[in-house]
Amino acid sequence: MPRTLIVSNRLPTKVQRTDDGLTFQPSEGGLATGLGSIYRQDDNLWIGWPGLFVQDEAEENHIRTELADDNMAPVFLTEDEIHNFYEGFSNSTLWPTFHYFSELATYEQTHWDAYVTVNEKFCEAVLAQAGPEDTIWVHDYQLLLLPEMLRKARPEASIGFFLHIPFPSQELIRVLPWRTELIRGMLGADLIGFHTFGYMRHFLSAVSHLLGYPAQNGQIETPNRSVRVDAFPMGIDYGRYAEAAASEATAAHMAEYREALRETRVILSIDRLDYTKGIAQRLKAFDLLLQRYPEWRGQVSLLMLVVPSRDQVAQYAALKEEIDNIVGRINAQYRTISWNPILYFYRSLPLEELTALYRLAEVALVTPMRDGMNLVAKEFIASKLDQRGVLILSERAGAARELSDAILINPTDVNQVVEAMHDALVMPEEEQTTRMKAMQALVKRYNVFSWTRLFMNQLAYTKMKQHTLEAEQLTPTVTKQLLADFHAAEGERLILLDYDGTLVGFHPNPQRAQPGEELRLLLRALSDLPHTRVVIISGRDRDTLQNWLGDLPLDFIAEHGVWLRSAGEDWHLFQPLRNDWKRELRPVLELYVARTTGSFIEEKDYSLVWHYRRADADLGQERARELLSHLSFMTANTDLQVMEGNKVIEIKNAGINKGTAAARWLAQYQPGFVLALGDDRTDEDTFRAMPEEAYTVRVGTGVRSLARFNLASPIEVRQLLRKLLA
Ligand code: GDG
Repeated sequence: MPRTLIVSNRLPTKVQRTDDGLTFQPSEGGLATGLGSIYRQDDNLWIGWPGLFVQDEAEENHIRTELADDNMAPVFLTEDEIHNFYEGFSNSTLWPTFHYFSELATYEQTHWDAYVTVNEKFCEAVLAQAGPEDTIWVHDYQLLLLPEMLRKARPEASIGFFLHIPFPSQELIRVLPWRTELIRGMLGADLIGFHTFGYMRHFLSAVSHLLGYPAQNGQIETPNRSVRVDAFPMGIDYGRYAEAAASEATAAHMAEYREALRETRVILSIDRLDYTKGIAQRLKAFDLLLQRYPEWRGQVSLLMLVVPSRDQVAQYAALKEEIDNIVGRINAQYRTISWNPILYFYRSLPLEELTALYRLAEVALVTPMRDGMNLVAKEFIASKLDQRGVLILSERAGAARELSDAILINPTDVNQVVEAMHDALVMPEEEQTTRMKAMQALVKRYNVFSWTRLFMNQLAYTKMKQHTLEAEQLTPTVTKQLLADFHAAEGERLILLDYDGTLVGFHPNPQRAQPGEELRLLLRALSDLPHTRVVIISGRDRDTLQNWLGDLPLDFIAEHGVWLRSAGEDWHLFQPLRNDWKRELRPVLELYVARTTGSFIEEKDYSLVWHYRRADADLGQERARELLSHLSFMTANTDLQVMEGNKVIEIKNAGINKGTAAARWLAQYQPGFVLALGDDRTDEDTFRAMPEEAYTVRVGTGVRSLARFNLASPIEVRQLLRKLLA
């Protein structure tokens, strides 16, 4: 039975060495509970680091066996690896960059090398476990390279990837020396999930800027696969928090805290120690609240729980010191014998104490500078059994996209935070309940289980769609049949070859894509075969084709069917055509060239083309859409056609295309064998015109095509053509 393998840096169990030997404890956290429902089922498995450095093989085996009983498989990492891969590249390069703290990022080659090595280690561990039918779900920024590594080893595997932190603007990503490797790494997945639509948009823009791959409706077309990208806001295990909040243990803790605090009202703040969480800024805002509204002194305390985290990374140690200092200063300034302005805890608490705090607090202050989602905000909501309480939430947390009934603030606007705290403290109960009810309904519905389900269903659907869209690969068996048919064919044998993207790869400057000697020799040899006509069928102008290949005994269809030439004869027009329209439309294209740096016009005898391959990717796309609607307006009710190609927009006479031209060759030669190869939308016209038994081949995979078969790139095309010579 197919299994699901979950892969993350840490396992949901923490192994620790104590005086009594090794202990195995479940680690808390949203991911562990959310995916708990999956990995414990059937033979499913969770693969990750167990959290300690093993001493010897015996210890390794012991841990492996213990974890196997609970559907887990460990990846053992050395101290050096944790230092360079985890504290280094993951937490000192990726984490700050992805949270818009580029100034804190370091760029160390040794850290990167370890990141690659550890991702490879994870890859081996997954491959050792994964069967061909299994689904692999990779998590988070520590494993960005893993999807591509897995894809190389298992081209057919179902691979999902989810990023738990923000994906920043491509401006930030560009700063990373290893930016393309990282993006390519992620693109190994079939489905890539983010918390918000905004992160997804940033990712698409990075892919388009750095790799030039186009995307439509969340579908990225890489040269050989299509990858789906979508937003899946992560939820919490709502029932677990609501039940814990209602438990006797929680009630007992609450009563104890209430007694100690007497009448003091509580504003709650809970975070891992991290500079992205805006803890110092939050303290400054609380200080200002006490200055601006002295009536709250003695009445309100900020209960601040900071959970120790990453203290091996220098910035975190410095942050801890900064927080300690600010808390000390504020408390020293305002404290009275019976009141503490800030109740500060630097440790982790058991779940029932946490939910007691959630229930006790009237206000939750969640003000990160950046946060992928922020689960604390959702847990506070789930724990509010009496439906009272106010959430103050940073607009830069992913959760703000869903929780619009919170008081949303900009965390750097300290005045706004102060006013939000004041407003929250005086908010009428009725309004609190209205807002809380709405948020509870949402958090309850989109919980961690629905999140998991949505992601897994989408992954299965993506995989299924890939299969239905893809033409059949030109496998060795099909190739064998093709060659047999080629040799056995009676009468003429016709080979129709598109040029750019089929025989040669794309070049930023189209005039630089001339054929090399190897390609010319190959085409000559093919056309020298008996009863074989080789037709170059291209959108290019006839002069270029003539200059590059005109001396060879080939047939030509140029300008998408406007100009035709049989070997040894002269060029002639498909039919008499007008080109006086160019005078009117050229100025329109010139306007777009002026407004789009890098774009240019190509003028052919009977068509005009606007190229934007060299323009900024986003701007090019934007202008292309504008130009398309501009031109459709200008060419309405004429015999002109506006056509969109690969980073080009072309205006030409309607009714003439590669297909109508190719049909003439079919009619004239009545071939006993046809092979047609092409890579873009204009070649679909050729495929449509071909007889059913023709071998039609689309170059580039994962796109919908009328062709029967599919090859990955011009390299494979040439390999196939060489086989015809054998
Ligand atoms: C990353 C992203 C994204 C905290 N203190 C205690 C405790 N916690 C638990 C909370 C919550 C979790 O830790 C923290 O989750 P967050 O979402 O707030 O933040 P990150 O750890 O930075 O998580 C984040 C998340 O991944 C999921 O995708 O939301 O944006 O940065 O569950 O309850 N739990 C216990 N005691 C504590 O003292 N038991």
